[in-house]
Amino acid sequence: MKKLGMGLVGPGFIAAHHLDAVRRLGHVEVVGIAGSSLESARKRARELGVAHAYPGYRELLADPAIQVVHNTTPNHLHREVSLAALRAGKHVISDKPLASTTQEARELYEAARDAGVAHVVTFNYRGYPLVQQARAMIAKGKLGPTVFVHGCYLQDWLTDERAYSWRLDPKRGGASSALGDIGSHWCDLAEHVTGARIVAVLADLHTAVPTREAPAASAKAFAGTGDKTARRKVKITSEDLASVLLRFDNGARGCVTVGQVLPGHKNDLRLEVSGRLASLAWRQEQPNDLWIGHHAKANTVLTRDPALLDPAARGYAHLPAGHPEAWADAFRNLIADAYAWIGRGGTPDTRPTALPTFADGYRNSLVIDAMLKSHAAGGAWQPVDDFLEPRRAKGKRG
Ligand code: SOE
Repeated sequence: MKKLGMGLVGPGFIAAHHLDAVRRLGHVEVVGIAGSSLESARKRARELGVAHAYPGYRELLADPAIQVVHNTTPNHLHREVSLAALRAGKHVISDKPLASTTQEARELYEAARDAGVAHVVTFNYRGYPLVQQARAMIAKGKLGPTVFVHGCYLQDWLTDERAYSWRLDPKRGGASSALGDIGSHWCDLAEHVTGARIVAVLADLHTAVPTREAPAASAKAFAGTGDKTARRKVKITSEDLASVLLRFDNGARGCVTVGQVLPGHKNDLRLEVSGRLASLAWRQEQPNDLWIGHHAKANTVLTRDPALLDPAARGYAHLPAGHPEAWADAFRNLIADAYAWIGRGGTPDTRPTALPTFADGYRNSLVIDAMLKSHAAGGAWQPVDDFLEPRRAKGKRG
């Protein structure tokens, strides 16, 4: 079988994980990468073991050996690169958030829909087997009607005022920082797992570290604090902390806390869903356990075991119980679903149901935008602009 060719634009931190995931699939050839210059692309190509470096993304898109483009550029370049890739007829896998603004996200969604190719946005936390298990249990009514959805996404990598990233620069990261970077994952996960949509939000945003010392020259995604280069003071205007109340379209209430300046919290994403019959809780840092809470009988913990999972979730678990699977495995599951869809031509009715698309990316940007508006209005309830992707009758697992 002829391998599919992939190319990657924007070889920063996350690029290595895209390549890892693709290489684990076995039926995809990594053709080449493009960065901000030929020199930087060559350097990264050597580090990542990639054969070919292009002078820029246009040259990469012009290569007929590439059918799939992974867009891992900083947020402000998502639109330009993804649109060009769609126009070149390539399947596109974009990092989240889909774009810097909701207008751009909408434009990308419409372009992807009209292009008739596969379009994926990396809400990778959907790829965990126990996330799919939770979703299947809720869809089958095991929790009863949903009452409350709450959780958090907390990190600490921006705690030190000398930590800096392009994510904090509205021109490159977008108007929102913590909400756009990680709140977006939580909202996507909450909607995906519950099958309900966030329809209104009340947000309180805060910048706990309003001035930072950025490296004088270009700032890397995760500039460490041990960095000895010259620094400049930068005023931070986007939030590093947010608390948001939520209302869902099925009547459920919820709340989420998001922050990136919270010492000790590394990648602490937690989601709990309570129904009238039972509750479920999942934590990204202990992803092999799903807590199931009851009122009138003992609570239980379901440890990831392919034999015990719902058929909809089983395919996402690859190792026997007791052999922990984690972030890279979930990421690989998302990429596997993406390539399964691509293998079927990327037609709307052949998409694996767990796979997040540009429609999800657009919808997610509407949710985050409503949070920004709510805060700007002094903490008032703000409806989420309506957008419903036409639902398909029947989904498929990759
Ligand atoms: C940094 O906050 C980051 O790498 C996010 O950009 C990712 O989307 C998240 O998965 C982990 O944290």
